[in-house]
Amino acid sequence: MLTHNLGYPRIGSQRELKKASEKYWSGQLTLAELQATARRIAQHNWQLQQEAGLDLIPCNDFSYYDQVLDTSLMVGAIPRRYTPVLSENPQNTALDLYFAMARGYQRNGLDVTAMEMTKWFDTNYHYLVPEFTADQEFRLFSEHIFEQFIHARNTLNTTPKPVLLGPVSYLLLGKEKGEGFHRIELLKQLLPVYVEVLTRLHQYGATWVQLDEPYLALDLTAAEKEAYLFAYAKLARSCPGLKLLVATYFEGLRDNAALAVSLPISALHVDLVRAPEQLAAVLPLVPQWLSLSLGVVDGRNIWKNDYQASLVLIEKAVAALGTERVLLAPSCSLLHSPCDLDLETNDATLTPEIKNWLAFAKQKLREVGELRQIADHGDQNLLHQNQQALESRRKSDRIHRPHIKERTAAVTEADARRRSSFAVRQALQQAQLRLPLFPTTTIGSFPQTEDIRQLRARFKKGELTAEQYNEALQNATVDVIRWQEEVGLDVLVHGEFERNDMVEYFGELLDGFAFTKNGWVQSYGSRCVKPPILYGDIHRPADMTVAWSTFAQALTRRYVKGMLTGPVTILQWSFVRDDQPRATTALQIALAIREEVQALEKAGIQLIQIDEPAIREGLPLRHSDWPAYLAWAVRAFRVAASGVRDETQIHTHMCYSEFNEILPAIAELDADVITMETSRSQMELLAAFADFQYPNQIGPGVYDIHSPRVPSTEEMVGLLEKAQALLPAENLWVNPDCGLKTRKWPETEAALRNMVQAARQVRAGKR
Ligand code: THG
Ligand code: ZN
Repeated sequence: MLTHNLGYPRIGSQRELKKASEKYWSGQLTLAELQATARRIAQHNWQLQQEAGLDLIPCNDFSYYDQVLDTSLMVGAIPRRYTPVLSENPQNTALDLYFAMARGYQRNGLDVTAMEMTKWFDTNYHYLVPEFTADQEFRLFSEHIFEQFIHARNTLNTTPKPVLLGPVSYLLLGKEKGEGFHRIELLKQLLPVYVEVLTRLHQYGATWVQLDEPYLALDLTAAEKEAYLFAYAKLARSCPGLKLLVATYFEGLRDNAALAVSLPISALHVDLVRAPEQLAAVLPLVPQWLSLSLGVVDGRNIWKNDYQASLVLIEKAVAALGTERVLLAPSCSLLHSPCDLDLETNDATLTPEIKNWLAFAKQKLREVGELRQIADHGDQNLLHQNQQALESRRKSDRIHRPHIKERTAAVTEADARRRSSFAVRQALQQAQLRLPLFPTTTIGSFPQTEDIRQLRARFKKGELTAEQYNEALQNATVDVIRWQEEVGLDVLVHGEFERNDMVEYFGELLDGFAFTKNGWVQSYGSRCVKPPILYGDIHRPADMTVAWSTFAQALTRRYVKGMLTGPVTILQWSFVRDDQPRATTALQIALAIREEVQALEKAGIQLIQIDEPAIREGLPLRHSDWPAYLAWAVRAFRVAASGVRDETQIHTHMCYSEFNEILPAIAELDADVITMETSRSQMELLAAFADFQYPNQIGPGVYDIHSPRVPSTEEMVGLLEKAQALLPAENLWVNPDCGLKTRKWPETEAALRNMVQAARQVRAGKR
């Protein structure tokens, strides 16, 4: 039985890559220094995996920014707008071109936008979307994969296993630019580059090559299924000496099982954490030439593996195929796991008891090794130790709080419904709030300046007392309230200077969450998140946001909006327990948020926003699973939002504009006001809401906060006029399309002044 790994985190256990890249971008580090850091991280990862005793160690899983972008460079899919980057400055290297594609390029009069970024399946990782044209040509452009292979080969005493994104998934992850073709039709042109890459890897001594094909576990059209057969027939024929391992993950093969096992490859990897039931379905189909790689260790979560449960699967596979044809691995790349539990040495944030329930990337590799050890040699000691850790978790009274389980079980349909219909609420709210037509507001956060970040860092280091920290945050809040009054916004926010990441912030204030000091996971490029660990029944021990909201409200006669994160987003962006359904966990969070909503109302806050930026990304990867998810996700939001009087106005915010498919679910949230991103195609989105006859109020973002560009008043007036042609004027709000946390003050000030001006003009036109 061979053990292997699909990919290892590349940010470095101390986020070395993040720090080095950001310094390189700001000119504080040379290319050679950045490359040296990259080499050190890759080498360290290989050695660590060798020490863990893995047979096949991945290479080319390292990336300076994103593995999909790496693939675009490998096959030369470089949109034309980037061509001038290399000629603009003769010193620019291929890596500068790569970063220009990732981040845009603004220098010496050249202004090229970055490639679009989107979610990697149902993870919180974002990739750069390949762009394809009808006349798309491919050629081997980047040598990165060969350099990686040779470096790994020289570091290790075994032959490394190069990892590539498979050709079909690569095409499907991209987007057509222009009409009249489907990207899958480009397969014929693309495959020769893959053949060339595989042939050269073979020449350098590769034996196994891993091709990631996550789409093989998703809903496929007939043409896409055909593409799989065509692609792998060609690759197998052209590179007969190589063993190809096709990796699927994040879903079960389901109806694609027969197709997957029929590919002329040496091994197929299946995710038995997400879909353990697929093993029984796949095993009888496996032909003699095929080995099966069992993804038994969870690459998406931080819990210790249940060896007993994994062994059941392993034994079943071995009984059917023999040990020679079974491989053991994590379920997917460990990119989605934090690096190393051993670095968590602070008992205050992660107690020894809880640590004993967890495994991060490094520990997961050991688990793969131990599972083989037990399966091959029946090591009872290892098994016993594992069972004890799991038993301690199952029985811990830190996890199980009977009164919360009872409260969750007792949630009624009435708890998930506002007292009156939207029409009734709208009239009551208008009578009470007396807001003008086209009320102006923002989404919640204001620029987190270097000063604010410094403040938090110094407080965490103990250089500032709680009083000093608090006072400085209060001063920032006072300033932002005064500034909003002066600009003339109608509904103000307190600015959220006290918050780090919104999910981390609420996690820290709720019981049932634990924190890491260093459990970073890459979100995109150099940006990372530190998901809290949701391990137990959720309880709100005290008010979380009331003090800041009431502090801000006391400063002004205008309304200050309360700011909360919704249950689905907290769930989605945390490492969540695997010992109960996600729906149950979401409902527990919802009850805690509901209490906070009620506390805000009681403290006199009359508008309360419950953000759900992640509700859409939580959608299951298979369409047939959508209705069940949407039902519990919507219910969780409604439970959080429905404990207030009719006069209290509930807002929500969502960050993506591809809503069309889930509009009915969004309407069912029954938020009084929804604000959302529309920058990419405002008209399309509004038309969809209008067609649907969306009943409640809407704040379609009138400008894109993702760039420093300041929109003009006329531009925003134009958008508002289009909006009121489609939707009733009394239902429209005026706001930017997302929070302003990542923007700088100068452009924020200018843009919001123009926005307020635009609202006034449109209002005047109505009189
Ligand atoms: N929070 C969480 N997940 C998210 C987002 C979020 N996923 C989607 C989207 N927003 C991802 N966007 C970002 C944007 C910025 C950062 C991370 C994800 C970021 N991170 C800091 C960094 O890497 O320097 C870490 C800052 C810190 O917490 O100290 O800037 O908003 N959970
Ligand atoms: Zn947003």
